[in-house]
Amino acid sequence: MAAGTALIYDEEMTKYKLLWVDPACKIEAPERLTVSHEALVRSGLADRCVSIPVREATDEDILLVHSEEYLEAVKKTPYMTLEDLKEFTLHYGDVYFHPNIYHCAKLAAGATLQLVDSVMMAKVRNGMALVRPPGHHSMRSAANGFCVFNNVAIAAQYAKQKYGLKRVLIVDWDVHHGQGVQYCFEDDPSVLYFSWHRYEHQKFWPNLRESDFDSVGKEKGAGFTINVPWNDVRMQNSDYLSVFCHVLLPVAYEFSPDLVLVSAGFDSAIGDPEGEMCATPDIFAHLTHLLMNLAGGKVCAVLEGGYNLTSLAQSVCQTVQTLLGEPAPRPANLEGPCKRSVSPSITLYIVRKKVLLLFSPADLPACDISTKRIKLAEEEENMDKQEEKKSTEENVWSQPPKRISPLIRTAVLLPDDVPCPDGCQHFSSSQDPDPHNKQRYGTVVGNASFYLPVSTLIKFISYLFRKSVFVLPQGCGDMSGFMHAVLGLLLPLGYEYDPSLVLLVQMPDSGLSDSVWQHLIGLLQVSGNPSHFLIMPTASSLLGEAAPSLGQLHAPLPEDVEAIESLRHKLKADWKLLQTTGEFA
Ligand code: X5A
Ligand code: ZN
Repeated sequence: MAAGTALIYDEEMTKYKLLWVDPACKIEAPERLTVSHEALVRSGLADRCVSIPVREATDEDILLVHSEEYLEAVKKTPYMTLEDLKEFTLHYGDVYFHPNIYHCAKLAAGATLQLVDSVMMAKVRNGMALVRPPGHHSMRSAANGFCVFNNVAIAAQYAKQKYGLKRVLIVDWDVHHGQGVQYCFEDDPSVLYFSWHRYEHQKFWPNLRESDFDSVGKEKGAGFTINVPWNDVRMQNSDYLSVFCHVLLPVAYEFSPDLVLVSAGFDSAIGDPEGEMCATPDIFAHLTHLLMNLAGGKVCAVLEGGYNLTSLAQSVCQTVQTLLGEPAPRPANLEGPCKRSVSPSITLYIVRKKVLLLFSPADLPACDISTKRIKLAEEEENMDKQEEKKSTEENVWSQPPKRISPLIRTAVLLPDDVPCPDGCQHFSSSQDPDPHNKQRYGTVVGNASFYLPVSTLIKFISYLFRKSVFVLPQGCGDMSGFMHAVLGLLLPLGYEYDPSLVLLVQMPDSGLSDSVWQHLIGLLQVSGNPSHFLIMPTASSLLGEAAPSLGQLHAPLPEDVEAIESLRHKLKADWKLLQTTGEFA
């Protein structure tokens, strides 16, 4: 298993900037990259990464996504006068050109390819590329939204071609819709594109009808585009987690990607003048962690937006620290998903032929809500907005707390004749770990085998939360159903309940494989700093190693879905993260 985290950065990418007055573009400044990189250096995180040099993307690389005419046009920009550059810029939306931007755009795409190469060639497990210009808005023949070449789209095509990958997942957590990525792969079932974005019933840039939840891809690619439009600002940590638990992760697990690319924009974090959202930088530790067991851990994060320099730098650090394998801090204020947001179930209504069926038909709202409110008293709103905007940028949030790994991350309790796995501290079964030293031990591991089909898991959850126990038909429950229950019930409950101890017991005669068990452990290692006491035969997932891929999952059995759903209905009054349907006023 590959270890280590790549960091790809070159100061050269700070060497272009806006040369004229354009209020729409002034936020895309070189400091975005310098503050991010400096924060990584200052915190010691940069030193712990494997530093990989950038390269220029070749014409061949760029042509994987862009047209020859567009590439030839961009190639002329280094020789243009200021007037020519301004004129050239006018062909496109919300973007600017500079004599050095073509060079930087080649480095940004090349840096992304270097990252993909180091992960695919197992030089590292995962990594992050800090790049400018960003990429996800640029289209086949057009620059757009500060983007010149579509770094992540090029990387996906490159990875498919060079390494013969069958499935690539792109997770776009930037606050804008990466329409360029969507267009590139809308009819391609080998690339699953997920994006959430500020939308406000099409009133937010780029104001596209096709950013709505009902754009799900075309032809063979139908079901492989997932849009979660936010129809209001101020989305918070719980909204993001809820969409990951109920929408993205079940689909991602079913899809079973060979590689995960993250369009890692941090304008979705608090304080950002574009996003005006309220999620705190530490949420990115969780989003990152939740993706790290997909594709055998092959996660490539590539910077997109992020315009509040403080929030951006903190968010980048949270992401890299998690890629390095450190447990995520307990996320702040999990108030439950925001009632104003579009319900995840809408997305699933559209894509459910291709994904795990998460919601019973009774749960599905009527489908015409999204365009209903477009015509509101716009002027009135705009005035409010100006006021609000000022306050978002001045928004205060506390610096994410320092994350310290336990001194001994994994301790094992094994019979004396069983060899202690690498990286674990051995205790003989007769010896009690020193109670005064408890803090030092992240985990105690013993050995046993397990039995946890869906029915048992559900009974266990029901019992745990003092609700009526459901008896399921014996013998039902398979891997899909199990993962379904873990992602849609156990994970959100785990977040909201915030246990200081997680006890997992493996029972004999399970139909579930060790790799499913490893995923369960990986997913549950998310909250705060719990002393996880786990009983299991293998310690590798406790050591932070990625669980092996489960392969493409089929839809869970109808009886499992029904059981999971009825339990979710029972519990959702008490557990906000289980409330998957919002109000559609
Ligand atoms: C990469 C990115 C945003 C463009 C906003 C234009 N672009 N109004 O965040
Ligand atoms: Zn953005």
